[in-house]
Amino acid sequence: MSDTTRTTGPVPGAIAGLVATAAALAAAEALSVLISRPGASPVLAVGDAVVDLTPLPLKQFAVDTFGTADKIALFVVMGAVLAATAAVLGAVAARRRWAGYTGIAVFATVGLAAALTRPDSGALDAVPTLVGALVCAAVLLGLLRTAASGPTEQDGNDSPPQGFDRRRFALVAGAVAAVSAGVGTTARSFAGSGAELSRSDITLPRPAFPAAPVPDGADLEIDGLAPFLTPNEDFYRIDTALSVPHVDATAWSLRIHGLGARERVYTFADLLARDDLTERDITLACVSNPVGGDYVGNARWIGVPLAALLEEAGVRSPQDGGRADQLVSRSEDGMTIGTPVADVMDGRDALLAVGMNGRPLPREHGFPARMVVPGLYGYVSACKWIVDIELTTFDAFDAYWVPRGWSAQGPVKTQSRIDTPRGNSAVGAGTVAVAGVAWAQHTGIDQVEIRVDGGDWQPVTLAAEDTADTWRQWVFDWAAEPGDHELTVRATDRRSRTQTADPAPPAPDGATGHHTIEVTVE
Ligand SMILES: Nc1nc2c(c(=O)[nH]1)N[C@H]1C(S)=C(S)[C@@H](COP(=O)(O)O)O[C@H]1N2
Ligand SMILES: [Mo]
Repeated sequence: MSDTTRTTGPVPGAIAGLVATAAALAAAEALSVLISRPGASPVLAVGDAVVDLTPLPLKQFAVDTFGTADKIALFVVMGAVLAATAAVLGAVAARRRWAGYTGIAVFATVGLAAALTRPDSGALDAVPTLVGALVCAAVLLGLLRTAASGPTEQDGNDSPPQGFDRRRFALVAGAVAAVSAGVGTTARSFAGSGAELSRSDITLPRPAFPAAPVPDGADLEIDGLAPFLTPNEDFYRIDTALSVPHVDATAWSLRIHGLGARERVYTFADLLARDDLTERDITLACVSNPVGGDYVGNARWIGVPLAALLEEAGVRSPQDGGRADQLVSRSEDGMTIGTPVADVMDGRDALLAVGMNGRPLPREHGFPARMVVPGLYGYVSACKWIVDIELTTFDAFDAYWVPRGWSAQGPVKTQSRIDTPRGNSAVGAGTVAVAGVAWAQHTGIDQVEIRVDGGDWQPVTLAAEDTADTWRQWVFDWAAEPGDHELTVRATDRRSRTQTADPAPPAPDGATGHHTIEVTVE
């Protein structure tokens, strides 16, 4: 029998295109898990490539609009584009098979290009996409044939058969779609099981150098105010990883090498067995945090002092005549982050962290190990899923974000935020506790002031300080009178730097300006 004599209408064609695409994605997903290359799934590889290629203004727009849901937004957009294209191609392929095959070839090429250009990719990474493309072609052809073969297809040659066997087509298409959904979700759920097991097996030893207890009065425990220590599940997450990397701690190692360094390799067991495990409270902030935003959190980290590891490798700080001024950390998923060696070795509590708030690092926050350096934005210091540390110079290497428009150096800018009342909310007249947080990591907060309706700056009450590396809560008892009001906050750090009122966007090196909110007093 020949396909060309039996044509199919556009609607069954579109359905065939959609179902074939779903089957292709499910097959590719399953294959990527079976061959233990979860990142080679074409969906993730293409998504990663889109993230890497997105220009800064569009990226900033996405973060501003969707916040930490930007990854979900990306998948929704990708899914919509793919579904629309698949439907159109399917409809066209109903008449002209070659259009379908060309479409599949184009998508497979894009998928292959993305999968094979990922960091650490190998020839094996082509398999999921290739199998997906074959499945797509087979399902498309099968469904189009089903749609074209019906009891009443004896009508004219070039008019689509109106009475094809809808029931049979719906059954076959539905069955293929259901199997695809099942295979796809099962594959996804298996993707992380190894890393999960290795994480649940870990008991962190007691740190040789525990953090002092959080001082009384550091947490004002006011409703609506961010708690002093951010619980792991509430800690902001910012990274380019579309699927959280699965790293098995038992197979993990960290290599330290490069300019002026004797190569050293540490396993996870090596780290836990050390006698210098250190626990510290450190507030981490993202350079993308807009004024008043919540890409900032404070945790109690456990880790090995990075300076100790560097000294074991014979590294000297530039202040002591060392040649490397940049430490480039690389992650399992290919991120590169450049940190000044001088900052890591100047005595501050820069950690190779393995624990967060008493637990092994959550996978989202870099399991099994990450860096945390007080006083530097995350994009220049806080490499998650770290596997490699290279000593080099800022002249010789640009880390991931630098060619994308962000500054190579990123010391944290002093900032403050009003947490309660919420902006644009209504409160009752009388005494209202206005409260928030202020941070100037590794410098410390000296003063926070509030201004009501553009009046005089008034000092607030500062909570007890934990360390200069942590944020500090504050509260102001406001005698609120009925009407619409504007509240503005600013902080001054221990180097007498008062936040500027001049607004600057997050790029290239951190937002400035005062957090201002409007409230209605009833
Ligand atoms: N591997 C990797 N590490 C990374 C990033 C990333 O994209 N990939 N993002 C950095 C940025 S921009 C920040 S602000 C911090 C955020 O850490 P968190 O997600 O644990 O809060 O991680 C840093 N480490
Ligand atoms: Mo960040």
